[in-house]
Amino acid sequence: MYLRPVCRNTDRNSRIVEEGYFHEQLLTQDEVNHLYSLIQRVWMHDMYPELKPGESGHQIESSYTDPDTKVRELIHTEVRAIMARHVERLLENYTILTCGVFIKVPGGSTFGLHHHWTVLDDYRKYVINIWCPLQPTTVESGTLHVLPNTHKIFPEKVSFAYEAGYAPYEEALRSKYSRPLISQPGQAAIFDLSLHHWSSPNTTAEPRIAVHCNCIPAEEKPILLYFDTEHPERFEMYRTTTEFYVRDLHVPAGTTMVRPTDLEFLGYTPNENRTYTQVEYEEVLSNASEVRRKLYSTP
Ligand SMILES: O=C(O)CCC(=O)C(=O)O
Repeated sequence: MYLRPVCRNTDRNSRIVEEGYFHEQLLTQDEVNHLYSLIQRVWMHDMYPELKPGESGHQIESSYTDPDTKVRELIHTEVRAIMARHVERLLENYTILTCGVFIKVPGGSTFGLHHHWTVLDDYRKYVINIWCPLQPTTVESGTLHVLPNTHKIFPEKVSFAYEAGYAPYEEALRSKYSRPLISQPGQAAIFDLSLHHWSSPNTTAEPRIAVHCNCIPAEEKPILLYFDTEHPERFEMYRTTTEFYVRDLHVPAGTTMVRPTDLEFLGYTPNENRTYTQVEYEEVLSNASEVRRKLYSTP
């Protein structure tokens, strides 16, 4: 049966394999302070529109989509410098692919239920996301919520602008299955990229800031899927790199990703994504351990 170890510690490993995530203190107070002042300095000011009390704003400000390449690079480099030793300490031979910052401004609205872009062509392998707030978070300030056990049971290839198969009934799923991760500064959610998650509106007067990174097994080479609307039956597969994500992949809001021209084309992979009805979704979820056991047994 295929199952590459994810965490060095067996208890953490069981939690990530069985529930799709764990939540624990990651950064020291000094590291939190360092990142907080860095973000204040390079990114916070004039980055987001002031929202008036009660106004429902956009979902999130993300350094990943900042138009300034220098800002994207600097944030990636600085967050990486802090995260690297924790990734080394917690994860079994993983490497960081990208780092960024998410700010949910006062008035920022729900960031809907989602999971992340495909970065490995083998769905069985765990791609670990770390989401780590720099101040205490609550449901009211827009903390991250996870739907435990939803990882690795809806095999999908995810590319830019993908709409999740559960989008039509996501509110029902959120209200039934969410676990809010109320956090202390530096306390992180560590989860597989296929775990379904979202964040609540920020109804407080303070911006909610979280650093983020995305990690892959060190022996893996990441891929990027490109979806061509003329060929919905397939994805184009490219070899990608950290440099591409940080420097070149900038898709301003309201635009769509253009076909990469500087990445090695690896071929096509079929688009077998399908939507699930809520009944089907819940049936799969109720049988999640068995669905995963079968997945890991696939040669
Ligand atoms: O910071 C947030 O509110 C959302 C973060 C998120 O969805 C993610 O880490 O994928």
